[in-house]
Amino acid sequence: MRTKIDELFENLWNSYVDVTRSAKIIHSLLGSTQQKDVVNDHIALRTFNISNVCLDVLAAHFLNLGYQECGEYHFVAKKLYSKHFEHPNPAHPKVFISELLTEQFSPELQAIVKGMTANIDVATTSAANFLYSGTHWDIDFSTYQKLLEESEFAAWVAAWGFRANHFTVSNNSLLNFDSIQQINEAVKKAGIALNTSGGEIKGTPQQMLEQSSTMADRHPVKFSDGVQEIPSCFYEFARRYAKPDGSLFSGFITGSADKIFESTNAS
Ligand code: OOG
Ligand code: NI
Repeated sequence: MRTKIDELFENLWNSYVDVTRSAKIIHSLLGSTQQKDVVNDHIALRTFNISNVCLDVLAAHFLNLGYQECGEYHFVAKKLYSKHFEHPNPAHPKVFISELLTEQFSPELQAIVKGMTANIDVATTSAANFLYSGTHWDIDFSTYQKLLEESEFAAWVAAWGFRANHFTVSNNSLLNFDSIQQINEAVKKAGIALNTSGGEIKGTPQQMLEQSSTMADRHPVKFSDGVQEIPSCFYEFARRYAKPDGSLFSGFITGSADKIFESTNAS
C-alpha cells in the first residue's frame, strides 16, 4: 500500500529530479544492479530561521507522519543550525533540515529575506505540498548575487525555495557497490563531478559514517529580470557502520556535513 510518507517522498523526488538531470543518470547507474529500487538514506531541506518558515515549521510535516527529532548540529562559520529526524520504521529515509541564522547577517540580507517570506501564511506552510512548493517570491538576479556574497545557502534558498536539495543513496543496500570509493569511481566515469571539499570521501569507518556527493547540476531559474543558469541540487552517497551494540549508526557528523553543504557552490 502506498502510504502518505511514500507519497511525500515521491513528490519530493519528482520536484528534485525536475532540476537535477544527473540524479536520473546516477539513479539508473546504481539502481540497474538492484533487485528492487535504490534505498534512500536521507534527504535534506533548507530554510531561513524566520518564524513562519523556520526549521520547526518544515519539521512539523515529518513529526505529523511519525518522525522523531534525533540530533542537532551547529555550523558556526556558515551560521546554520540543523536537526535530523528519523522514523521508527528504518525503511523510511532520515531527514536533515537546516535553517540560516539570519540575525547574524547584514541588515541588507535580513531585509531581503524578510521581504521574501513576510506574506507566507500558515495555510500555505501547513499544506501537504509546502515541502516541495519551491519559491513563494520573485527576486531579480542582482538580489541573488547580493545574497551569494554573504551566504551561498541564503542564495540557494532564495533561488530554489522549498524542495529537497539532495537525496542520498544508501551504500549499505546496494548489491554491486561495496564502498563509497567504488561508487565515486562509477559516478566520475559517467562524467559527473564530485564535491572534493574535505576530500572525495568525508568521514571514516571509526566515525561510523562515510559520505560523498556530486557537485550540484546547473539548471535555469526564472528571476524577475530573466533566466539564469545556477547550481541546483546534488546527489549524495552514504555508508553507515555498526555501533558497539551492533545497530547501525544513524546520526550525522558535523565536520562532514559542513563540507556537504558546499555541494551547491558554483564549481
Ligand atoms: C545539508 C548538508 C549536510 C549531510 O548528509 O551531512 C548533509 C545541506 O546541504 O542542506 O546533508
Ligand atoms: Ni546529506
